[in-house]
Amino acid sequence: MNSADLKQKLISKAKEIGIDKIGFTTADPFIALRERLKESQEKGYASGFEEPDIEKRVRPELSLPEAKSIIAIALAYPSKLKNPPRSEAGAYRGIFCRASWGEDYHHVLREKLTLLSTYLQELVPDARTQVMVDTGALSDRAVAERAGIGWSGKNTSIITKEFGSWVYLGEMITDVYFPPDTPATDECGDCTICIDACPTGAIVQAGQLNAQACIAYLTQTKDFLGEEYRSKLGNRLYGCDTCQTVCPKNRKRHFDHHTAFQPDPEMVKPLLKPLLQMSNREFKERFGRMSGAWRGKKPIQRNAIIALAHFKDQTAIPDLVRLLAEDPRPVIRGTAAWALGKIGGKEVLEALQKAQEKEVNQEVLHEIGKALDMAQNA
Ligand code: B12
Ligand code: SF4
Ligand code: SF4
Repeated sequence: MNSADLKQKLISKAKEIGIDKIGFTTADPFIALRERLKESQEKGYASGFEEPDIEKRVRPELSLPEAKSIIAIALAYPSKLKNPPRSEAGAYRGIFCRASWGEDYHHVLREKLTLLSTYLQELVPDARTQVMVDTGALSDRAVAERAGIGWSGKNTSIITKEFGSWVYLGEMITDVYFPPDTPATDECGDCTICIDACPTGAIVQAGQLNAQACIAYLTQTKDFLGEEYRSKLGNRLYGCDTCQTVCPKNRKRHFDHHTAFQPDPEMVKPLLKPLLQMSNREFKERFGRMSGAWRGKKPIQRNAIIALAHFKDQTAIPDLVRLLAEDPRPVIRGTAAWALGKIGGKEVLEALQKAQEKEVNQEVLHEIGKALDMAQNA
């Protein structure tokens, strides 16, 4: 079978197994990306979640010897929550970003890519493949961009014509040759809406992100959150969608045909106070299947405390006082102190003073000191 016919067969198979978009590119090195990654590391913009070896990131043959092509795929996920539960006084809610709605996308995309790989091996029995979704060495966006899935937006997301940027990406490297597709045309034009809307100024210039300042990254850290960022978090528990929700290319883009990605409103917009009480087992049972659970319970609980401070929820005071007095984790005690300082009141002052006498951790004591100042000056 010639390479054009083989490509057509894979395109048809992809459709049949529910892949929304497929594109083909060569396995040539990603030269421009090499410079971008170097600059990102040098300037301290990298998140630390990506593969640290730049050569592995830009040279596909280091992942699969004699690699000839990369097949990129995209799956659309929903952007709207039907029947969203409302935040009400005393029953405030947090929010998980859309990329965490439904079942963990890593499994869903990997499964589809494995089906595609098996099919390719039926057609070309000695074909070798390597499947990647998010955690692989390559930049999924750079692959998708070159394979014509979409253009690289100023918010750094890959934007498809059909589904906007609400797509997950993945790829399969193979030693089989396929005729490559052409990259999509950049349609951002003069627009700068995402850059202007970013709450922390993390998009330092069109297409370049300082991940260390990006709320999506900050919600996933496990330590104390820098004070300058706490008020910017709002009620976000995991991830941030602002630079995508404001994007005009995402207008009227909502696709919920993948049942796996359909959100359970109570899971993606959960009540905040019950999150504070959750055992590890309860957390795993309830949130374990969503991608936003990968960093465990602590960052979600820390962010829930910050969200309660954002709402100045008086009814959360007893829970926060208990955390301050009893939680074994300094980050949780210190963040609870800060939240109490934000909420303020006589009861809070007394609790903070009592905690100050007992606390031994220096970082927590520092947070209590600041919280006392806030509560006294409120
Ligand atoms: C580390 C990481 C993060 C970090 C850093 C993100 C970033 N922008 O670099 C953090 C934790 C902040 C993050 C957040 C998010 N992420 Co993320 N993340 C990754 C990961 C693992 C690596 C990305 C990476 O290498 N970044 C370093 C930069 C330099 O590389 P890059 O972004 O791949 O490079 C592209 C562009 O940024 C651009 N570029 C880079 N530098 C420059 C400089 C200039 C001047 C220009 C013009 C362009 C440019 O060129 C490249 C090709 O398009 C990928 C999976 C993977 N293996 O690739 C997922 C991935 C990028 N994330 C994804 C998603 C969904 C998100 C979030 C939307 C989740 C959320 N709602 O919170 C946010 C979006 C935040 C944002 N504005 O990017 C998807 C993106 C899907 C899409 N449509 O683009 C990916 C591909 C996962 C997947 N397989 O689906 N993520
Ligand atoms: S995800 Fe949020 S914080 Fe990060 S660049 Fe987009 S708007 Fe800014
Ligand atoms: S908001 Fe405007 S500049 Fe930003 S990604 Fe969308 S179209 Fe491009």
